[in-house]
Amino acid sequence: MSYATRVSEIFSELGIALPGPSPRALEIRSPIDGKRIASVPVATPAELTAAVDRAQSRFLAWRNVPAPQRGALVRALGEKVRQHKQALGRLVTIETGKIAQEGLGEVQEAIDICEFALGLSRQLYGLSIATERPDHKLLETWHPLGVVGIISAFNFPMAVWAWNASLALVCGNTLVWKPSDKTPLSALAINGLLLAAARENGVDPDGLSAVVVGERDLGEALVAHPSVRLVSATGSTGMGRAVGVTCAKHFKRALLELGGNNAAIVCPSADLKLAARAVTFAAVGTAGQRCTSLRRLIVHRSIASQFVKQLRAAYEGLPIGNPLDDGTLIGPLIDAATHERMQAALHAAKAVGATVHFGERVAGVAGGCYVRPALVEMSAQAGPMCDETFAPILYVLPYDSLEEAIALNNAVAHGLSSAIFTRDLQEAEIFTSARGSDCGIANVNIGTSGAEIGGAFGGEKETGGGRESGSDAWKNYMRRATNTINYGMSLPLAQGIKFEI
Ligand code: UN1
Repeated sequence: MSYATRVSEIFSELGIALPGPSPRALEIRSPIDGKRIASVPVATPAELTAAVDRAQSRFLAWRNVPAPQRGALVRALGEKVRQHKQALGRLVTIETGKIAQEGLGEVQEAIDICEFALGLSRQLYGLSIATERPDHKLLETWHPLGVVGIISAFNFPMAVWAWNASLALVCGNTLVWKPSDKTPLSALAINGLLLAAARENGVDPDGLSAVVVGERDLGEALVAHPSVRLVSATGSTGMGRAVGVTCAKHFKRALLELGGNNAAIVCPSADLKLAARAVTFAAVGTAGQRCTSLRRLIVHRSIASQFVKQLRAAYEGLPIGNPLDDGTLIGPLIDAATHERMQAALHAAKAVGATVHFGERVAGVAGGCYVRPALVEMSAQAGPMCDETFAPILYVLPYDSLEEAIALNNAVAHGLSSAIFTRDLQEAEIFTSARGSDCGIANVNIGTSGAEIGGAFGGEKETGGGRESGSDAWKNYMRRATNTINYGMSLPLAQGIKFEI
């Protein structure tokens, strides 16, 4: 059965209509075999404006709905996603090429954040602050923000939207989503479930959440629309820089979750078996196409050759092929351009004297782009090791002192995720201290990827500084008001100012 047929079966299970033919359609292909799975109409600038305008007028009503009732909608979405977990996971795999286990994991991440947001809908708390004036009350209160524009990448075509959407909805906002032009089907599917959940729960779905499919120009129009109060964008640093500049120009908020050039340090005391498993999952999972993928391995010189040997053995045996097949651990790259960038980086590494293991194309499924992940032994942090290549390449570099290893960890432009493998308490504490890793995520004895939703997710420097998902990331989706209330009969002024009239 073709993947196009499977996709239409998935949509009929979900009860969502696949878009019909259109003169302005985007051809969507599965990276599994490169064949067309659907055509999706591209939104015109006028359609985008209409979607944002509808979201803005819907916001004016949605902001007045009590937050726990807004939470009930998000709970209904989570239930629908749970009910269709298998079908949605398969869709993610067919559209992105990530293996079945990771497709299901992505859907689970969407379910988890819906549950988190439901709980949050009863915990959107402010503060009561001590005031210097008698008979006064000083408060901090939180209010819905407006229309939230979401821009997401191909590699997490449902979960990253769910992080944003579930929180933003509970916080009283409405949504307009521009998914990656490579993965609009996953977007139409999960957004369709949200709209169905709304209808079934007596919530008017009109204007609540729209998907607009298109390329860069459409994203730019979304960011520039005056009614969009917050842009939450996930993708490359280049894209984030452009979004950030436009947002700054219009004084709107930007929540940026951009690339990573993530490192792990392996210390002499580490459990090398555990470290090898963790490093391999982090480096080759999702075929190296997560923003949290491990790209740099900094190994103590005394164990470097032994550890590289262990990794080479693991890499050699990696099952590569159809991501829907049981047992496959590495699916295809998203497209041929990714393969070209990977080869260019390996070429550049060789030019600075690196030893490259693997990285070659393998048969996989005809029409897809399958590679064996590469391990690259470096003698200095130089050349392509300093940049993020969104492909399965792991650079390995020896170190001599922990200070040097931490300096290497921090000496790149990005600051998303990092890890240390050690059984030495002092090393672990130093790595996670003020003089340790400068990243938004700093782990001990687990890899750089695979964060759970309860923590705030995001990173520093060219990763963009935004935080999504758990902890208090909800505050990004609300506006803060400071309220001073005078319940006395006089008007004492702050700072003791006298002003009698
Ligand atoms: C991303 O690659 O944009 O921590 C998000 C992880 C996932 C999310 C990755 N939970 O790897």
